[in-house]
Amino acid sequence: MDCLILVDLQNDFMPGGALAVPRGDEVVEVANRVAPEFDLVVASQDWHPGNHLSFASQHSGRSVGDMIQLAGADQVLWPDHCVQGTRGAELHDGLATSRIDLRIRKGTNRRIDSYSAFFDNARQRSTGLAGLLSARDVTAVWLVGLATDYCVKFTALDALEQGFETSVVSDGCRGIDLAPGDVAAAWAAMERAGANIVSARRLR
Ligand code: VGL
Ligand code: ZN
Repeated sequence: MDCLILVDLQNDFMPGGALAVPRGDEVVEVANRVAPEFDLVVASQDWHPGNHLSFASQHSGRSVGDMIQLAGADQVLWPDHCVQGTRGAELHDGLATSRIDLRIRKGTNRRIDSYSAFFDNARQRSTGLAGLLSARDVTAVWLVGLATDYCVKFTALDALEQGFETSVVSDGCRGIDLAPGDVAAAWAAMERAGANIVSARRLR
């Protein structure tokens, strides 16, 4: 079985959102186009409490983009985003949600961030996604979503480590590039780890 994982296609990551990914809205159409080709479609959602410690607003004297230590790991500080129950945390209105079989919500623990849809950044907790995919006989996962250099990258690396054949749809992802070159480095890291980098065209 092949599973499509739609990574964080939420309003706050779209142009105009709190943590906008440049041209992030362009991948919604790609997601809708490829979803019908899959046996199973999973959508992850960044789903933070309002006082999440990845928010710069929670640290006096710190600004967005600063690096701190959180749960023993490097943590970039972000603007408040994807707060549980807010409009910014909802999936983009243009996404064909009737195709989505399952939603995985992550980043719910105030003290630990969770870029990957499989594990939090400290690897203290699993979201249960790997077990769920295995239980449904999924052997290959395909990734579309945001952001290439954060949640897509970490989800791809964890998928590979969990033994899934992993393909990342190059034209179905957009990145942040907080430091210029981050997105290119993310593609290289995914490829080096064994991911197939494919174009959406390959899926029809
Ligand atoms: C993400 C930064 C903070 C992402 C989530 O979805 O890539 N990036 N939280
Ligand atoms: Zn987040």
